[in-house]
This record gives sequence, structure tokens and C-alpha cells, in this order.
Amino acid sequence: MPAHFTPSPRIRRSPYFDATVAAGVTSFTVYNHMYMPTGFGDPMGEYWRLIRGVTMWDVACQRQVELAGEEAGRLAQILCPRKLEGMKVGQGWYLPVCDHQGILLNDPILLKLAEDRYWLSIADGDLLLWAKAVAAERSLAVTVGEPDVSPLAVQGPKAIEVMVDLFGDEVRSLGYFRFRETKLDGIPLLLARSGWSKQGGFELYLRDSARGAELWQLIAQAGAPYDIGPGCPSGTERVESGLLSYGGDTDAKTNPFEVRLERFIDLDAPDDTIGIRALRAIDAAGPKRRQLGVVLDQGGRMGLHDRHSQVFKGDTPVGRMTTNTWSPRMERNIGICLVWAGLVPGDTVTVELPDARRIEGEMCELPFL
Ligand code: THG
Repeated sequence: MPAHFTPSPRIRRSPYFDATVAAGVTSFTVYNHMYMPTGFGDPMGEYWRLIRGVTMWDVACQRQVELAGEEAGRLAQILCPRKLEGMKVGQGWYLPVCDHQGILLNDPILLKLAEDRYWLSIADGDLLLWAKAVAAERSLAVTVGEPDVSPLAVQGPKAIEVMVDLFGDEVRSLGYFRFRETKLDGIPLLLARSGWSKQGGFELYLRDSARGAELWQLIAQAGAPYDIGPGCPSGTERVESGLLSYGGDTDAKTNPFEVRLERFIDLDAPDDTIGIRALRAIDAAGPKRRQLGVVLDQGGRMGLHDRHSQVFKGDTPVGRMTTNTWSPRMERNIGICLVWAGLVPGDTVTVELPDARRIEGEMCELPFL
């Protein structure tokens, strides 16, 4: 890009911003109106650290939408087409949020902090406005807001050792997607076993943005014996692992069935759940599109694209490749596609990249690894 972002208070800084600059951040994206680091100058080194070691990520842009008050649980159920009745305090549940047409609006993690307090840990999208409007229009006894909470992710197979050194052996008993409220040197945190990778790890939800630099430093120090390094959510690892990127892999018409989220939907959720009637109808009619992987016949490392690519079966357009990456573990270029539901693994396709280059490929199931 021959230009850079104009500074503006509309693009917010994370509490870890200065720490990431000191650690050598080389690129940012904008996510939930915030800067998010996307690289520290060594993409392969950062990737292998996630796969074999431990890495720390500024993911403060995973903002929390807090639902608090007597009817917080009721609002959560109205917003989420997954039955919440069995949910316990201390659990986080991954789930889709849809509009009244069943179109995906976000894919947050819902955290239950108390019977009357929930957080939606959101992907890129203005879910705060949506939740506020629904609460007000349905006259619910609930307040909706954005609390002072900024997640920091510690990911990779050695993340557990860093956490045990910091918090003690009890961390080992924390279940996948479970969390507990705790402190580190007096810094208020919520410690969760989760994160946007399949390499294992934790997320520390910092509850006091004045202490971001301090928390970053504590993790960097505790991680030093394990060669921790700064990183960011890995576009490569998440494609290999088949994790969804809302907004990256979706468009304005994507429903959750098309992007492999059906296991997070309960069609018998209450009738006043937003989108549930549409989701039942979509399920009954059968989805028109599906998400599949593609392995491309192209040696050498292909670059990233900021637009979707066209996918053809013969001469017929059948959908789009929404993202692609070089997979160091497969030593192939791979992509995630949103295509006509009639395509099956083993089908050969032609992908037309945004620069008009055409590359053959073979469809496969997700995840790749
Ligand atoms: N952590 C937190 N908030 C987040 C994300 C996160 N908000 C934005 C974004 N990431 C939400 N999206 C996802 C997508 C996938 C997963 C988590 C968040 C994920 N999925 C696993 C899978 O699909 O295999 C497991 C799902 C399950 O079994 O429950 O981990 O990363 N705080």
C-alpha cells in the first residue's frame, strides 16, 4: 500500500498498544474499530512458535458486549439461537448470532459470569448496537454496554506451562472453554482456556485497561524460559484448522448452516429467539451453499488476497474462495471456499484470483489438519 492510515480517535488503541510497538509490531488491521497487530516481521517464525512453542497476542479488539440485570439471561436467549438453559456460570459457549432472516451477524463466545451477567466476546461487527436495540424494543430489565475488558491470548502447546508458572497447578484442571475470575499481581482478570487456534492455550481477559503494559510484561517474563514471542491470530493456522473468520469467510447472505456452525444451533430454541423461524425454514429447505477446503495446484508461496476469488467447475461459476494461505505443514497452498452445496470433496475446480490468474484445485473437507 502506497499510503498509511490517517490517525483518528475513531480507531481505538488497545491497552497493549505501546507494548506491541516496543515488541516490534510491523502491521495492523482494524477490527471492532481498534488497531489489532497482524505481524511482527517474521511470519514463518511466528507460525512455528504457535505450532511448537508459545506466543502472545493482543486481541483486545475481541470486545465484550455485557448484558447485566434481571433479564440478562432472557436477552442472551433472544439473541442466540442455541438453547442456553443448561449453561453454567464459568462456561463459555461458541455460538452464532443471526438476524431475523437467519443471516449470520457474528460468531461470539458467550460467557456466563453470573445468573444476571453475560458477556458476548465478539468478532468484528457492531453487536453492541444490535443488543441495545433489542433490549430496548422488548422492554427488558437489562443494561447493555461495553465493559473495560481487553483479552490477551497465550497460545501454543507450551502455553499451559507459562500459565502454571503464573497461576499454579490448578490451571491444569481448567476445562476447554471454561473460565474463572482471578488476579495476577493484583491485576483483575478472567482466565479462560480458549483462543482462536487449535494449538491449545488461554485467554486473559484484563479488567483494567490502565494495567495493560504491566500484564504484557508479566506474560513476556514468565514466558521467556519457553521462548515466548509476540504474535497475532494466525491466518495460516486457522485455515489449516478450519476455524471460521466472520467477515472474512462470510458475506451479507451467509447463514450458519453454510459455514459449518449447525452444531451450535438448536432448532427447538424458544420461538422468540431472533432468526429461529428462518433457521428452521433454511434447515427444512436444505442449504444452498457449503464451506469446503481447496488444495491448489500451485507450488511456491501464494500471497494473501483482500478480496474473494471466483471458483469455477468447468465454465460454471460455483462460488468463491474466501481466503487462502501457504500451509507450512502441508507444503501446499490451501484455501477455504463458500460454494454451491452440490460440490463434494474430490471435485476439481478452477480458482480465478483477483489478479485474474487461474489455478486448478481439488475440493476437500475441512479442517485440513
Ligand atoms: N476468543 C474470544 N473472543 C473471540 C474469539 C476468540 N471473539 C471473536 C472470535 N474469536 C469469535 N470466533 C471464534 C471462532 C471459533 C472459535 C472461537 C471463536 C473456536 N472454535 C472451535 C472450533 O470451531 O473447532 C471450538 C468450538 C467449540 O467446540 O465450542 O475456538 O477466539 N474470547
